[in-house]
Amino acid sequence: MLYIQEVKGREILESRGLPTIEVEVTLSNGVKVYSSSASGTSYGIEDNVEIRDKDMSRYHGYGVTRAVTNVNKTIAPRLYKKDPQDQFDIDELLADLDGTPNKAHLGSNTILSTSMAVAKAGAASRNQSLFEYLHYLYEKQYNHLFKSEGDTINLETVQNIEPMKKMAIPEPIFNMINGRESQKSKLDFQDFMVILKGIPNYCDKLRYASEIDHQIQKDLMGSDYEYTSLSNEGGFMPSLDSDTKALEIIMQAISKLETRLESSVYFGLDIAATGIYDHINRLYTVSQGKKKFTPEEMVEYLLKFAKDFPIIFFEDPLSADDYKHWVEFKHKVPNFIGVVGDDLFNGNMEKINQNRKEHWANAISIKPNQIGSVLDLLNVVITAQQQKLKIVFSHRSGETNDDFLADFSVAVGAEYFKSGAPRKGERVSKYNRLMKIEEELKILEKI
Ligand code: 2PG
Ligand code: MG
Repeated sequence: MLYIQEVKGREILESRGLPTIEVEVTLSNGVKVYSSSASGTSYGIEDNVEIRDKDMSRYHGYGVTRAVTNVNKTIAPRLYKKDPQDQFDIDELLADLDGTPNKAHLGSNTILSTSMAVAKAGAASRNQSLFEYLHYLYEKQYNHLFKSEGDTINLETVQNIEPMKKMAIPEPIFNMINGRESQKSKLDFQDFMVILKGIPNYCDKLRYASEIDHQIQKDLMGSDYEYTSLSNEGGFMPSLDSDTKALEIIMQAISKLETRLESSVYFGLDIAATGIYDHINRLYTVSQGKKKFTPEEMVEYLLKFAKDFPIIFFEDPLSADDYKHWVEFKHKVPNFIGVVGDDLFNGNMEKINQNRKEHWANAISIKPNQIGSVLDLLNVVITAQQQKLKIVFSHRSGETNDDFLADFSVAVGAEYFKSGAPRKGERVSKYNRLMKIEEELKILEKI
C-alpha cells in the first residue's frame, strides 16, 4: 500500500505577487503532488484566519513562513506513513492539531493547501482523475451525513433530503470588465461578466469567451476609453463613466463577432455592494459619489439593470449586513436569476443555515480558502445543496496556477464556475482544466 513519505511546505508567489503557501506531498513510490492556497481582498469579514507573518522586513508583512513552519514541524511528522486515501481522518487530524474554531493556530491557508495536496495524493494513489476521486469523497460524506448503515436514511426530515448531484461541468462565468480596483475607475460595480448559457459545449464556451474578450480589447484600444491595465481578475479596466456603458461595450463587441452569439449570451454582475455601502447612514454610494441611494432605491436601481439587460446572475447585490433588502431583492427578481451571496456568507456554516429561514439568497459563492479542509468544503457544499442553494465555485483575486477548484466544482455538480477573465495564466489554468475534464466525462459517459 502506498503511504505518505514526506510533506513539505514552501512560500511561493500568487498572481498579485504576494506570498502564499504551497504544500508538496511525496508518496512512497516517489510521486509528488502540489497544492497551494489562493488569497482574496474581499470586503467581507473572513471567519477563518489566513496566517501571515506580519514581519515588515519581509514582503511588506505578507510572508507566510509561519504557515510553512506549521506544515514542516507540526503537520508533516503526523502525516508520515499515513494512507493518502484517509482524507477525512487526515482532515480531522488537521482540525485537532489546529484546535481553534477559526483555524487561527495553523491557519486556513495551511490547512487548505495541505488537505488539497493530500486529496491529490489520494487520487494519484488510486490512479484516478482528481474530479472522480473527489466525487467519490463527496458521495462518501453525503452517505455519512444522510444514511446510516444498510442504506436507511436516519434524518427526521426524510422527505426533504436533496439527492446528491452528478458530476457535471459547471456553467462558466467569464469576467470581461472590472470596476473599482483602480482609484481612477468610475464604475460602481466590481465585475461585469458573461455567461454563454445557450452554447452546449464547454469547450466552445471558452472559445467564444476568448473571442468576446479580444473583441472588447480591440474596441477599447481604438476608443476614448482605452484601458491602461488589467484587473487582478484579468478583466479590462477602461475609463468608463457608467456601469451601463460597460455592459453596452460588451454587447457591442458580441454583435461584431462572426459567430452570431447574441441570443446565447447573458450577463453576470458582481456588485460587491458591501464596498459601496455606508453602514452608518445606510446609504449606497453610486455614480462616482454623486448619488446616495437608500437600500430601497438601490434595489430599484438594480432591478432596472435586470430589465434593460439579460442579467441572470447578481453577486452581492446588497451589503453583507443589509439582510432585509436581500430578501426584498430576491423576492422582486424572477427566480431564474441567481442572487448570489459571496461576502454575505463568507463560507460560514451558521449563516448558510440561517439562510434556510431567512431566504436572503438562492446561490452561494464557495471560496475554498475561506472554508478550510476538503472535508470542511464538502460539509459546506452539502449543507448548501440541502437548501437548494446553487453552488458557485469562485477564484480569488490572488490566485495560483493550482486548478483544484475546477475538479472540485465538477465533483460536487456545482452550477456555476467563476475563474475571472479568459486570459492570464492563473485564471485560464482552471478554465483549461475544465476542458480536459469535459473530454474525460464524455469518455466516462460512453463506458
Ligand atoms: C469576489 C472575489 C473574486 P476577492 O469578490 O468575488 O473576484 O474577490 O478574492 O478579492 O474577495
Ligand atoms: Mg464577489
